[in-house]
Amino acid sequence: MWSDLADVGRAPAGGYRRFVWSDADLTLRNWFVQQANDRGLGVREDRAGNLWAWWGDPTAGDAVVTGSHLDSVPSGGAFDGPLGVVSGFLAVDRLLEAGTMPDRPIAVVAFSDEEGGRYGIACGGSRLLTGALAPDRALALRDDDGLTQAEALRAAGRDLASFGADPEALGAIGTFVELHVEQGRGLVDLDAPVGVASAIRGHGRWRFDLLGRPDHAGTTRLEDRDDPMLTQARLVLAAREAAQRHGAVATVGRVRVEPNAVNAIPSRVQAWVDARADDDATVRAVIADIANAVGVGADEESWTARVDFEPVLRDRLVTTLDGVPVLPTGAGHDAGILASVGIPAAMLFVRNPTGVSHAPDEFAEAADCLAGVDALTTVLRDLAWV
Ligand code: HGY
Ligand code: MN
Ligand code: MN
Repeated sequence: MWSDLADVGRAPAGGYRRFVWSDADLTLRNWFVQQANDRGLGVREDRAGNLWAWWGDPTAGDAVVTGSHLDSVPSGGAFDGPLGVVSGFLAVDRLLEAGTMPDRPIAVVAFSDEEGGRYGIACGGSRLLTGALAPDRALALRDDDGLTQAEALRAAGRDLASFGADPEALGAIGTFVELHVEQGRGLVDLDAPVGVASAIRGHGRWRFDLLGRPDHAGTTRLEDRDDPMLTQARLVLAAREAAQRHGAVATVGRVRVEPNAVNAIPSRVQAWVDARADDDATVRAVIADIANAVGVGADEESWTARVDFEPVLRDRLVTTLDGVPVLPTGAGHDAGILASVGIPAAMLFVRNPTGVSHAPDEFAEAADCLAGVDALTTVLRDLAWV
């Protein structure tokens, strides 16, 4: 299965660029459908663009659902997302081999647009599904080429009129378990191949629009300039200092400069800040401090409040897996979006020897990936056979 995926959406700068509704994404969606067909699972795409492979009746309700996402950040790693989908199918293989029907239906899901790499909103597919993201807003979002999501959906042959929340698909989920490569070194330090998630830290994305006066880089005296790039420099340092002060993290990973000419003072710089902390108020305080330091308000593009995974389900996983460690994460996940609307959700993490993620060097050893499949199989068996 990994070799099927290895060449899809390779990025020129290394790693993968698998943006929603791109050719790479459509290839991955076809691969998902093929995997489902090979196993005799019924395929559905919900109104939010998420793909489901069903073992059992999708309308029965109280299903045990596993899966993750197939899209990536720009120059992302191979594991963030696909490991959860591949492991879901492999766990289903093992359960199918056992030869008995589960008491609860089982599904593997590939959530659409988890990274928000193209349109800027993380967990787009699960937010649309739950109604947390309005379809009108989602359809109007533009990518870097100026194409709206509506145009991309039309090109991909999707129905714009039905795009949005899908209470029926959402209502089918009884329990959701997402397996994911760990995006830190927690399991390395704990010397364990697999762990269970306790919480997702509060996090969000903010855009600062810094305006100046465009002019000639050679003829404009320094004292006559209104250069937004100076504000941008202050913003980057303010973000770092605010994060340090509050015990949070903050990152300026994306900027857009207009007109982006070497010999012109910019008219506008847009800077995106990603900020995260253990509690939501701290994240808000970091953003307020940055806004204060530069004298410009922030536009919130997405926000995910801290999620503490349901403790009874979490403990059930830990017990079923003979006491694997429990650890929090600073990364966002569709499991968090589902948890935030009251769906019992849990996560399994697979050890990442370097801790690197959202970068080409992201890695997991094959033996640890197989330990993840074992763990997921055990969990699905425990949940779906009563
Ligand atoms: O954590 C993130 O940035 C994304 O939701 N994976
Ligand atoms: Mn990610
Ligand atoms: Mn992910």
